[in-house]
Amino acid sequence: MKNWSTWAALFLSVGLSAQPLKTFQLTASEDGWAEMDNGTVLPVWGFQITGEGPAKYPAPRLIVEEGDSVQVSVYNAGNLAHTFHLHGFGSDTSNNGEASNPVLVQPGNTEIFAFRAAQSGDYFYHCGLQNPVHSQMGMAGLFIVLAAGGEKTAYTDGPPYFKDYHWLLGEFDAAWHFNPPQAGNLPPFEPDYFLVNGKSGDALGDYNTEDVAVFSALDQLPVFLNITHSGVGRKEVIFPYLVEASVVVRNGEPQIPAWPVDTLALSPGESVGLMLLAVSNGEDSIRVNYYAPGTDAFLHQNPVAIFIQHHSATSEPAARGMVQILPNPATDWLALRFRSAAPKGKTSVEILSENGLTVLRQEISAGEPVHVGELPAGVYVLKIVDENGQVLSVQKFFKN
Ligand SMILES: [Cu+2]
Repeated sequence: MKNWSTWAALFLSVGLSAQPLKTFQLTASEDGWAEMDNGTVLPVWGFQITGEGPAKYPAPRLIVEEGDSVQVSVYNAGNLAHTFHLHGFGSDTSNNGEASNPVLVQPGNTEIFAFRAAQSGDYFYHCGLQNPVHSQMGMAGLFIVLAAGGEKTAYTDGPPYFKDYHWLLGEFDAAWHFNPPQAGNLPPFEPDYFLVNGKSGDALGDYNTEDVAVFSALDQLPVFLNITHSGVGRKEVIFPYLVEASVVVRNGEPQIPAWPVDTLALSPGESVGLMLLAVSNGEDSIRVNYYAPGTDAFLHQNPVAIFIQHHSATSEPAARGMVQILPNPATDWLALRFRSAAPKGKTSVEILSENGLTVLRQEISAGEPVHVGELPAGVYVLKIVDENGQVLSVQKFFKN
């Protein structure tokens, strides 16, 4: 028999779960660093989860659900004052450090920013001081508000998705990082690193770069791609023929009806959510163009890998039929049967889980089986690449 206090506790927990409190503890400091794709290590200022080391860029993702009450406490371990500003966030954010009247966190102090996540969408938080210097030094990260209840929909009661990706676009001027501009006239901003989630160069072309490269296999569509621009110059995102992209959310506002795009223009501070549907199977790139602030001169293009393997798509990559895998379903091993001459050198075999994670990667010689006995039962994607990097086959198999 439940007594009164048990019922009261149940009642209270139900009451609280209607509007949960999400708390985050961040430390702001000027002691971080970030390695660029050419090996250059840049000093960064930034935020980090308290106790998890020096400042990092991007700042940690803060993920909540629509309707949550959110409390972010910011401790300043640095030597300069900082703020916590939620850029582009709705009106229900009375003390989040709006730029017009920012709540300063002085060195050695902690301030608490409390607000309600009233509207789903991707936003970014940053330090707004000496704009754009502190942001540009690395003090920016994604604030992600999922649909109510954490549903996998673009917004509450919006279109459903299978997987979601969240990109933070920015750029770094190395000279600023080595010699942070002081108060007064800013030196020209001349970026030399062009970033997606802090990554650049080869990392963006590799579809194993999980938080960036868009990978969708089997029926894992549609993909919900959110792109947030926390940088300075204008950006353009160009979608390949492989996918049909349509804007479903813009700056937290649902777009009804969704509007199809093949080139998306983004101004600084904007955030756009797109639904991607497969047109065909294959590998390509989503291209991100970076333009100079002021002159709007084209500066750089980043190709970000996209890989679509969707069994109901109408066309198949030419490579598909070059290798037969036996048996399928597999139990302990897979044999590869090349329909034309087998590669003379080593073949690289990679097995990806349904959600795109690499679960096995090995080099084999022609005729050698691939051992899959350790894999849990399920559906996998097998990718075979020859020693020159040419993709010979991408196909799914079942493991018993
Ligand atoms: Cu700051």
